[in-house]
Amino acid sequence: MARFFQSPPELMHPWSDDAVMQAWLRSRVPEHCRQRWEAGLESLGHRAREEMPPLAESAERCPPVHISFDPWGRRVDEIRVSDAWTRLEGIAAEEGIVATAYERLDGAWSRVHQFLRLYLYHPSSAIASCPMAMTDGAARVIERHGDEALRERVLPHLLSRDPVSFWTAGQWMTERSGGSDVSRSETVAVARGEDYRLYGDKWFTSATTSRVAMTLARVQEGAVADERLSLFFVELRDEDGALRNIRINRLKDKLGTRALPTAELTLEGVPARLIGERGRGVPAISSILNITRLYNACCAAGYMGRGLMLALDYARKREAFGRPLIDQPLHRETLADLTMEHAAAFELVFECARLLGRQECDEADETEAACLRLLTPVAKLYTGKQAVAVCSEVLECFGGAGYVEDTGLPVLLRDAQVLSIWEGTTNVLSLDLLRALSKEKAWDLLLESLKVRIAALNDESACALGAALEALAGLPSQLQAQGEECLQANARHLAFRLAAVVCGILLLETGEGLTGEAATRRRILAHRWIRLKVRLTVEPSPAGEAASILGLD
Ligand code: UCC
Ligand code: FAD
Repeated sequence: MARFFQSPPELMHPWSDDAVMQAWLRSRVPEHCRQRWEAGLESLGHRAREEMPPLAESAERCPPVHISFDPWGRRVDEIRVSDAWTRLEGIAAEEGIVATAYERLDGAWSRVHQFLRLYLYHPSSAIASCPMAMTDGAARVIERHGDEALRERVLPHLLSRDPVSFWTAGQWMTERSGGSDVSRSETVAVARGEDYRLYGDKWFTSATTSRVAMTLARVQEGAVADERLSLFFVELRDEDGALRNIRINRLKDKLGTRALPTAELTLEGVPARLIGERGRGVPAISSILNITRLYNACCAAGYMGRGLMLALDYARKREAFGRPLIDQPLHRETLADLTMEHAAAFELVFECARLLGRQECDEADETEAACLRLLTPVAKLYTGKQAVAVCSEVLECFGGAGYVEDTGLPVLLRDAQVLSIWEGTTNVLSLDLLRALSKEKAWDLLLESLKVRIAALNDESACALGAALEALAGLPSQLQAQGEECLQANARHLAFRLAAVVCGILLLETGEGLTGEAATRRRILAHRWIRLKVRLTVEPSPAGEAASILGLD
């Protein structure tokens, strides 16, 4: 009797077989942009399927190492990364993962184009997407606050498409005293000529092989340090490649993101340049944060899509109780839930990317600017949390195989777990939503724009969205009336409810921009979302709903 072997899951084409991305493009993106982007996205999807996964696997197998001393006892503090990691960063440069946003070939739509590229690149990148996020953030800060020297000498390297001249940037905010509460930072900056010297410790610094970094410190004159933090630009190495008064204490031993070097540093008089206004470091660095948080959300959606693609393929191949998993009604429901989460995450991310592009090109009006500010923390916190849940469920869809390292599946869950921690935890971002909605008119502008969008929907579920929005509208002031403690205690609840309503609107809107079968499928998916996430009912799923969402009808 022939022995039984299980066929493994195969990755479909990350570009042409991603129904969620295809639907969104067809519904939302102007025809002329789509036509210009298609060949490039197809070819990046091909690289993400064929060329990058073996590199990512190799980078994971050969994590970075810290060489403290050379053989003769000299302190060198070298971080050695694998060739595969270097190649993955090089591919990011070639594919314009950062540059696309700044070349602005498609005006405000360039951000959307760039995020589509990131979405394809990230799941095969062993998280080389992390240095790209910080490089993008640094480019934005230099564009907004940098002097001429930084704009002329550094910016072209951050935006280069040539792997040899491409520089990545780090973002050093976290200290032992606090990562959420950076106001407890102890690093000081002492004036030296026109520039400064930094002294202190940085507790988490990722992509420490970067050429440059943005960091926070308190300017100190004599024994007196400023109350408020300032933002500084650092070039890590001198012309010979030696670190400029930076000691690498050790690399972190992490649950995931293993190919990514994350180090603890001591700054022993590091030359640094003040960026922006002294004492306004937090608002200045927040233009980095608001970009890296959207990268985080985009990568979360990317992981969901990747896991789902593999789980769907496997469900067609694996049999249990006499039929393929895909034909088991309960497994279908599970896959339909994952598809729904993925589609919602995608919508939220790309709505923010669209708004960011408009803001950067000075096309966003007051309402759009308010929506972007409020939805950025919501997109980061919601997708970061859901990526962990989705990746966990994806592993379960493979049974025991999902827990076995050499299937390549566990890395998905390990890496997804970081998405809700770095760049601001779920709670800290829920509080950032409160910070944003406390700004004059911001909440009212968001509510009004959502109301208008609900009124424009041509769907019977619109009234459920309207009712949910109505219930949310007064919540911040009701909570505030019970005191600041009550408001904070409920911030996460508020953020998740807002995410549910916004995603419901976006899912229906995208469906209304489609025709034929794609429109029907999308409407069914949106109705499922509204039933389970907005109305929170326990009604049974209608017959055939999951099959339709999965394209099996
Ligand atoms: O984790 C890190 C890197 C990881 C790798 C990157 C990967 C990227 C994705 C790749 C995916 C694969 S870097 C470390 C990240 N750390 C954080 O995110 C810190 C989290 N903590 C916070 O966000 C806190 O809320 C703080 C630090 C912002 C709180 O600081 P303060 O000083 O207490 O904040 P204030 O006093 O409330 O705000 C100071 C000013 C205000 O403006 P003004 O003074 O004009 O009223 C705020 O409105 O800063 C403004 N502000 C903002 N503005 C604060 N946050 C923002 C914001 N997000 N946007 C605009
Ligand atoms: P804390 O701030 O101590 O938080 C602990 C817990 O308390 C969290 O659950 C948090 O949600 C909660 N909490 C805190 N304040 C409140 C509040 N007011 N209300 C409710 N709950 C609250 N940082 C960098 O600067 N640069 C990097 O490159 C970098 N890379 C990283 C790479 C990895 C792999 C990881 C895991 C972290 C990295 N970080 C980096 C650090 C990261 O940004 C911080 O760990 C994160 O911001 C949380 O800070 P903390 O660790 O000090 O936790």
